[in-house]
Amino acid sequence: MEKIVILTGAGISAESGLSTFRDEGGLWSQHAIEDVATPEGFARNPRLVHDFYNARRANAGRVKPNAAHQALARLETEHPGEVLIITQNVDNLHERGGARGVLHMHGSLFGALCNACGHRWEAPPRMHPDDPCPACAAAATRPDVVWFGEIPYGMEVIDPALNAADLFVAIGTSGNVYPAAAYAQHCRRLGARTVELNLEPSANTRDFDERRHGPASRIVPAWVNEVLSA
Ligand code: BJW
Repeated sequence: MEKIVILTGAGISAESGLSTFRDEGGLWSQHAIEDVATPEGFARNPRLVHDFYNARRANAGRVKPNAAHQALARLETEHPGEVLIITQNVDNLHERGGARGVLHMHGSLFGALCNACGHRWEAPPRMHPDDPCPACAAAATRPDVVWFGEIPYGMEVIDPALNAADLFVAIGTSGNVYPAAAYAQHCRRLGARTVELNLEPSANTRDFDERRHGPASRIVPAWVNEVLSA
């Protein structure tokens, strides 16, 4: 049975109304990466970082999954082989679109993490630098997301899945952030077929055997239909 690994990025949630990072008008044109997406930025100004993630958490709660999220949930249910959905996204639109086994390699807007003791819990709608950790009471709480210089989550699941994949598909990701940006090349070297589904060619488009360009809500359901009817 064909083993499929799917990697998704901000582009799959764009048509739901969530901003991407590197497109024109994207999050990195409005916020400095080093201020809001590094441990050093958080140490300098935790309030600014909490405000950035509080606003994104509120936005993510207001929007709905689109046809691309729903199509991947259908693939997960109906494909007779294994399907692993790895997302770099911190929203929960895959789950709300019906997917069950989603691996959030860059964490989640809906999680809180204590920098002092490592305890994790469900994030309140608004987080604040003075919030005490429910386990150790330290005022050291942060969003449970993976910033630059930190190790992504789930590597112990991701690495073996990439090694065993027959088909690797990247959806809505620009191919600028590692380790995710290296996955297509890695899988292809091990003999998997690689497919890019993105609005435009990504930075690593040469690592893909097949490329389809267009909005995710159109090209992902069409691709899923083809896979399930093959
Ligand atoms: C559509 C669409 C539509 C639009 N339909 N498509 C030098 C060389 C190599 C690596 C490094 C280096 N220096 C440092 C590094 C490592 C560093 C890194 O990659 N830096 C690069 C900038 C070079 N990486 C790290 O530090 C990572 N950790 C790490 O490497 O640890 C070491 C280690 C790894 C493994 C094992 C052991 C050790 C951590 C990276 C953390 C990234 N964090 C962020 C922010 C936190 C989460 C959040 O706030 O949301 O994660 S950055 C940001 O970028 C976010 C995203 O998940 C990530 C990827 O962005 P994505 O999803 O690709 O979005 P965009 O906007 O870039 O692209 C959107 C795409 O969609 C575009 O192509 C559009 O065309 C398309 N699109 N509309 C279809 N409708």
